[in-house]
Amino acid sequence: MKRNLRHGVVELVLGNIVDQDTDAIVNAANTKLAGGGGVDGAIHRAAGPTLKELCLQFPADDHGRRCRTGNVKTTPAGNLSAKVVIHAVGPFYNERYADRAHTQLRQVHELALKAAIEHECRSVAFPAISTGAYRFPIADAAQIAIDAVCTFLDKTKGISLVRFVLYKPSQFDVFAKSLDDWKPKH
Ligand code: AR6
Repeated sequence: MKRNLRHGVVELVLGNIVDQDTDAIVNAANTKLAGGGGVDGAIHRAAGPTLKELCLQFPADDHGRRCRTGNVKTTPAGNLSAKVVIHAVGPFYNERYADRAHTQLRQVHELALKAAIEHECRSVAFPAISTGAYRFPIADAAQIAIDAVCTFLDKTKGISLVRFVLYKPSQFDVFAKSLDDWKPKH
């Protein structure tokens, strides 16, 4: 499924993030940038051990954090065909702090797109950040991710393709509904 925005296309596919031929691949990382399960594990396995070495070059704070929640760090992509991996730390969802989680999830998408432009990437693949181990409710996560990306491509030049790579058909359907329903706010 595809939707044309003023400056680029948003596409949804069912698949594995590591198989994408985009210039940039976004990783659903944690603050330590030390690898993990889910998308993070799949990306590190496919990219090879260099990726972790590159991640560990970012300085850590006293808690071992190399990237704060809601932020991104960019590295080369090791053995992946992409030019760069943009490590994006989405929020762990806690209902009591839902507003903050919404803001952080939106911000992480916007910052990933800005990072892609800074690294001269024209195409970007995103997973459904925070919807696995970080338990963000899928319908809200889809709406936020789609709105952040569609608004960006409606207003900003530089990225010609954003591809959301969904792992499960049920997640694909939720993202498809959000993309279908999306309307610009102006
Ligand atoms: N390609 C595309 N999507 C995938 C893949 C894949 N290979 N594997 C899983 N998904 P998660 P999070 C989907 O847990 O919620 C890690 O341990 C999956 O179905 O990868 O942001 C990190 O190190 C789900 O919908 O990321 C962090 O500690 C979505 O990707 C933490 O998990 C995101 O699930 C981050 O949690």
